[in-house]
Amino acid sequence: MVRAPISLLGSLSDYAAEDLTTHIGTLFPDNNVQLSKILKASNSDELLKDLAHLISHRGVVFFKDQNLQIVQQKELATRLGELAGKPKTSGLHKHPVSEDSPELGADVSVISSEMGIARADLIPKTRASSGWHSDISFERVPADYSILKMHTLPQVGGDTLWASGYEAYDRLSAPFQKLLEGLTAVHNADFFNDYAQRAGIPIQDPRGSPENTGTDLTAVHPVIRTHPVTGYKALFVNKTFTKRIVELTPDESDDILAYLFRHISENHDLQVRYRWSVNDIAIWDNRATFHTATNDYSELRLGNRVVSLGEKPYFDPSSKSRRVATSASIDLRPKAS
Ligand SMILES: O=C(O)CCC(=O)C(=O)O
Ligand SMILES: [Fe+2]
Repeated sequence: MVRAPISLLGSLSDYAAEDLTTHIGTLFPDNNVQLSKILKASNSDELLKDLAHLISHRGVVFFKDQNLQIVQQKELATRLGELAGKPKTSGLHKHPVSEDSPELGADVSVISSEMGIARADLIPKTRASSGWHSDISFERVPADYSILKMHTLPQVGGDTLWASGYEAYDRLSAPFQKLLEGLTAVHNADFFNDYAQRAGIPIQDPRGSPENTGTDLTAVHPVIRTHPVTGYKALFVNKTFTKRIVELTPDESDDILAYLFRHISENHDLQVRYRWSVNDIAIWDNRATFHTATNDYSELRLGNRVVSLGEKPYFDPSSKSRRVATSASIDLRPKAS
């Protein structure tokens, strides 16, 4: 089996934590565990470093009913990234179409059922699964951790799903893994430029890193990346932003990307689905996961998201997959017949 999180808790082991699925997702079920207290603890650096490691291994971690204020949410994102070793030039991301309100600032994205980034991509979607993404992968220096606190929720609905990029890689056959490891892909978010034009707002520039500048929201990243904290290989293409695999013909690229998007959305056993309560917080690692919202409600749904920038994605050919590194005994890869 994949290693249990208990071995990953380190200095957080005084707090009860439970795995939500085998491959992804850990919950701190007790609302006495408050991130605001962890930030102020005398050993806060140790606690936050262990939390960053836990998130990087488990993909996404949930905290119930948090009193964390927006300034503290930004501090938490900054310190998690710093303690996990992000480059000094990587700050908090300013989203290209950030609301930049005086109360929140340009480094907070309002996740709203009515406007903003969650409503910018108005192309009609045929399937709910078309929303899978890794935050801001169109940036040359994309995200490490995202922190989302939901404060207004519908009675029912509006769950969020995450999927594991480690497990998605591990489940491909060895020859397919090998093919993908040499490849790079174009990520693009032109729809935010269209949205900015429609809304009459400027594109934020620069966006948290000296490399995230200009209005061309395009980047080229490895299809398989090595995670700098865990050392594991992860699949890094997503339905919302990844447009084309550079080294393949357009037809090959279309079919292989379509396969990989289905691989993420149709393997529900590498996903976790979270039902929010008011003031819950999710923190996820965009280098090792994908996520998607669920648009199955009509009431108001609101939250605040802070995204920290990590490193420029890279692939280290000597890195190992999670299953190889942890000597996992279950092998769910499809078998050649
Ligand atoms: O609304 C949600 O459930 C998730 C929105 C999202 O993609 C994000 O906060 O990064
Ligand atoms: Fe997102």
